[in-house]
Amino acid sequence: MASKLHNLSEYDANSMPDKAVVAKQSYAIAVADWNSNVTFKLLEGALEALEENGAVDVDVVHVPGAFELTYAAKYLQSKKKYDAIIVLGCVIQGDTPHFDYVCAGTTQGIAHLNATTDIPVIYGLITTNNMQQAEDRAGGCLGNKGDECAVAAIKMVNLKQQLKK
Ligand code: INI
Repeated sequence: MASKLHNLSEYDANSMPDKAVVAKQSYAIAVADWNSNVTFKLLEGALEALEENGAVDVDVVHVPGAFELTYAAKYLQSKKKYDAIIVLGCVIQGDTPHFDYVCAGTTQGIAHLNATTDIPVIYGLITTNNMQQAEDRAGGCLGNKGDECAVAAIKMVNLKQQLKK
C-alpha cells in the first residue's frame, strides 16, 4: 500500500538483476481500459521501468475492464512465451457494491493463477475510494504502481531462475 512513507516508484537499483540477463527475457502487460486516464499512466510507468532495467521484449494487450485481466493473464501464460505477466487496472469505489465484486473477483483470479501456475502474474490493480487516490498512485505524489509492478516482475523472474538451480 502506498503511504507517505512509501513511494511506489522507489526501489534499490542495486537489488536488480543484470540488464543483460533481463534483455533475454520476455514480458507481457495486460492493461484494462476502464479508468484509462489512470491505467495508461500505469502502463507508461511499467514500460519505462522495464526498459530502464534492460527489458526489450515487452508485449501489451488491452482488455475492457479489470475483471477481464484474469482471462488475459491466463491466456498469455498459455502462450509459454513470457517469463512474467503484469496486469494493470484501476477500480474506484462507486455507489453500489459493484466495486467489491470487481476487486474481489480480479484479485482472486490473479491469486489463483499465481497459486496454480508457474509463470508469475504481477498484481497492478489500484483499488481506491476516489479518483484522486488513484491519480496519486499513477505517476502522482505517491509514485507509480506500474513502476513497482515492473520491478516486481523482474525480481520474480530472477527468483524463479535462482530457485531452479
Ligand atoms: N472495471 C474497472 O476496471 N474499473 C472500474 O472501476 C469498474 N467499475 O467501476 O465498474 C469496472 N467495471 C467493468 C468490469 O471490470 C468488467 O469490464 C465488466 O463487468 C464486463 O465484464
